[in-house]
Amino acid sequence: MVFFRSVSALSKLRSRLVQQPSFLNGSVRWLQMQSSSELDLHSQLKDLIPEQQERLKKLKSEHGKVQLGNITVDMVVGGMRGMTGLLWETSLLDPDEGIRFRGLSIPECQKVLPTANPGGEPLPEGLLWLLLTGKLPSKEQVNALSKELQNRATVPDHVYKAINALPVTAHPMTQFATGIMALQVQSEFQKAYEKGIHKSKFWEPTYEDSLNLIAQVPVVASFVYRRAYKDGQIIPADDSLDYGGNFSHMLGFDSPKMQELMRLYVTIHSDHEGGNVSAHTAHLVASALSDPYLSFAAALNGLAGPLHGLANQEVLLWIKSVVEECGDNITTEELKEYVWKTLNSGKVVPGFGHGVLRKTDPRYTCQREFALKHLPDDPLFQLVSKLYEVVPPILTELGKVKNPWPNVDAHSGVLLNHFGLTEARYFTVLFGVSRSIGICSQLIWDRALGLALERPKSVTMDWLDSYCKKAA
Ligand code: NMX
Ligand code: MLT
Repeated sequence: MVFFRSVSALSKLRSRLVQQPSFLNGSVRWLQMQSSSELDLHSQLKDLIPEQQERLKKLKSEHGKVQLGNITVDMVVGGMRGMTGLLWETSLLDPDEGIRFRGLSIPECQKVLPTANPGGEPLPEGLLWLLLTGKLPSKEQVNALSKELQNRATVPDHVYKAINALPVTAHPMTQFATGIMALQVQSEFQKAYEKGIHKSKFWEPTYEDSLNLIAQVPVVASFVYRRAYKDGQIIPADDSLDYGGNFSHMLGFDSPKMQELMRLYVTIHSDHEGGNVSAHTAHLVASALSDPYLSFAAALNGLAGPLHGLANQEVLLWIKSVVEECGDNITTEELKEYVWKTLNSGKVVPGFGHGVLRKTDPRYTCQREFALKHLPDDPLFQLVSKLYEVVPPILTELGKVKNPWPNVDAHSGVLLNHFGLTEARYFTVLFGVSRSIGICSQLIWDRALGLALERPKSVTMDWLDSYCKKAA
């Protein structure tokens, strides 16, 4: 569903809606907020949930038997690509257009979500509100949510001890996932389940766990960074800052531009519909009624793979290896040769290709726009721009790559590197912090809608052989 034809139309629409509250067709709505319960995310959800439960019930009873496609052998052996099999409310991915968060594209979010600075990047808290409720929040609602997250951000001491039990050289994703597992001991869902909570109430402790988790991941993540790279000198939170700004601060980066980058980064990496490895893993694990900590930790372990989130680390390391081998003034021909060398050694070109997208990732494009605005002369940014010209024709020439265009990871590293966050092995942790927002939002809806245990059918090659022979 496309709710807005263009960003300028959206801007006009928003100013009209601010004057005169009304509903939009579809899932994104704008409301003017007055009462204190309207500033409270939990109260908003409580009102929304019964209506969405009814909607799903009706969908099942009226359309439960409608076919959504045919399953082929290619799909079964090819990682279920193109197979529709999950319900995921918070975002939807179009192969050509890219991601829409509750119907809004990234440029639209940049236009309409509240910002810390006039004309600046969206506040991730605003995106969290949007993902959870399907409504655009006011600045007051976002401020209230910022405060709520600050109030939930205290990380118990044993979490630091658990991380400290690992070698300081352990991969930052291992340290991060260990920290999340250690947070699990505070799970409200687990406690409530042990006390026999009725299933109609599952979403409430899931909400508590999810907000606590989202509030605490930046604290755990910045602890990992300071431990791994800054001699363990921890920087306390600054409660005058928003979620993204404070995360940047706790990592040790106080420049206003880096804080803006962090707001953009956390916003755009948050959610990418439900089938990607991290989101799908969380959804699968949570379908067994594992709590949000267990589910999110599992998601992080998938995110840590080089074909998924670790690609952001791989991109910066690969780009630096290009410079190391070919020098600063690399020619187009040298770059082409380096790309071929990578491919011929049986490796992928990190940051290019996608399981669903078939055009340039809009998350790449908005990072490129950020770079053009804030660091146009950065040599590594210029190299990234050159790769945008050189890599797609080569991948196309290979003849098997379905999408030769850059994805989100092709760009993020050089931006972070520019502002001093140079440790590539840490980058996937940042992706993980952001993804907690999308995953936890959906997990609350999973429990509110009573979604089923995930248990697809698997078959053997023998089974496929005999089935296909019979079908021939
Ligand atoms: N470099 C080299 N080969 C590639 C690339 C690439 N960037 N992208 C796809 N291919 C190959 C792929 O390995 C496969 O080869 P084979 O048949 O020999 O196994 C063939 O092209 C067909 O793959 P596709 O159907 O185009 O892609 P698929 O959906 O299987 O995989 C990715 C998607 C993202 C895993 C793949 O494009 C890739 O490995 N990209 C590089 C790693 C990367 O940037 N990952 C990050 C994705 C975004 N994220 O953050 O998660
Ligand atoms: C993501 O953000 O999860 C990646 O782009 C991978 C995907 O969508 O499959």
